[in-house]
Amino acid sequence: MTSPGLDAFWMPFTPNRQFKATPRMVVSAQGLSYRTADGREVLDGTSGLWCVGAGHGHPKIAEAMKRQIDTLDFASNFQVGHPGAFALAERIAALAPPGLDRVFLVNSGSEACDTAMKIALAHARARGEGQRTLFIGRERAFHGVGFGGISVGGMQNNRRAFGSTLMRADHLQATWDNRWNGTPRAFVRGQPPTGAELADELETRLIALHDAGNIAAVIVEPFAGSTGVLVPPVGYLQRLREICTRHGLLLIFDEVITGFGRMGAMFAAQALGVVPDMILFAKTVSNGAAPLGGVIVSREIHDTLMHGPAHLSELMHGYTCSGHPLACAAGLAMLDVIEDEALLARVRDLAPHFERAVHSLADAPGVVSIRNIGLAAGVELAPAPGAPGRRGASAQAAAFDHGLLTRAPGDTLVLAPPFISTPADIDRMVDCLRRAIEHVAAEAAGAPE
Ligand code: PXG
Ligand code: PLP
Repeated sequence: MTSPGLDAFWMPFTPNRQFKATPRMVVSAQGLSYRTADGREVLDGTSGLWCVGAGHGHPKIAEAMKRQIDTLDFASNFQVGHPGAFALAERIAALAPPGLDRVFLVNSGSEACDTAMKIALAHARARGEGQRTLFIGRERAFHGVGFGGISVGGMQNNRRAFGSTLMRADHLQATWDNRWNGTPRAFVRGQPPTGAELADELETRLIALHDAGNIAAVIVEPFAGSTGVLVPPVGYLQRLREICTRHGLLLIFDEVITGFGRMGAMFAAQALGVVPDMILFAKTVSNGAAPLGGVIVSREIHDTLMHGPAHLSELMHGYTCSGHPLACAAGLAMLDVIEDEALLARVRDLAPHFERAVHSLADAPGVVSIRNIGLAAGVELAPAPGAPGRRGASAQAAAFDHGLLTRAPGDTLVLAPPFISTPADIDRMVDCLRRAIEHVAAEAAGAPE
């Protein structure tokens, strides 16, 4: 292909003007690495934005998709069906925690979030509890970009750009602060041992204020990924579950990042021993090879909605491409790969090395916090005076130049390696990150920012 012009494509979640002035273009990918337009190899420290656990270009997934496009390129699942969607839903239901065995398929995490919120509202109405319209999310949460997701999400930038959104929502506090009860607690390996009582405000503040009878559902990420890897204290999610059960509230886990292996279990619900009423997934389910997501729903919620005249849809909801044949083929193949290559065990085996490696950055200049869980870590830099986010962006660019793709929400550098990484690969990624951090420190020391 000749090099295309850059003007027409309005890039998502990207500083467009900056990118187009200094484009970082990748043209192919294999295993752990991208290849850039100028022929350099760049390690994918983000697993393709948390998607590519099994590595890029997996031949089994590619073959399954090629077979599928030659057999049935497209059929919607509205009123007709095709076997791939049923097979995928059945496989996912069998892998989910007990009681969660009905699966609604969509194309992204954002759609999964809006879908789950609509199911929660419909469930309440079906039970004669139509006053349950309030959702409880959490500060610093990301649930995608639909109106439902930005309402329950807790990102200040969304509110700045779009106002206070359409859905009624209130929010728990974030589970991470670099200080805890006034004392620094910035370098933590795995889950902080204390702090489960952060969950209590669901009962003491939010239910006390709004009344449980008005709340449709509580939605949280098991750990917040895209806002910088914010890890919950031991026992926090258990406590949320207990409070939801006591007050008859639905608990939704957004496992768009944690689902399908990032925590060394199929779902964080299993890694952490807490069963929600719905699980959202996307990303790793197809290894990123096709847009695919979904909502796993408890039998109770599903059955409550299976009512009304038999000739009418029980849920007025669905996307043209819900359960797209190619996406289902990719998903089924990915589930085989996770099993055949024992990827969950691989993540569990690699996680201790990953933890040691990222925490070795504690002495790098300007690092103020490091936290990790599963194969995810956040390394936070002190912000430049008066310019939060600038050092993060600068470190991200320097890391790319040193051969590592990373993400920088604010001033936190996020590392989320593919599950197939070796300890030596992790060391290479951490080494690139150190050099990027040193580059930013030298920049800060050399010139006023
Ligand atoms: N929920 C969670 C927890 C997510 O992390 C979404 C929903 C939305 O998924 P879609 O497929 O609609 O994008 C996400 C998405 C990052 C980053 O830099 C993370 C996401 C998206 C873009 C960037 O960490 N997560
Ligand atoms: N807009 C129009 C005019 C449509 O006809 C449709 C679907 O038929 C949509 C939006 C929704 O598209 P999707 O089902 O891909 O979300």
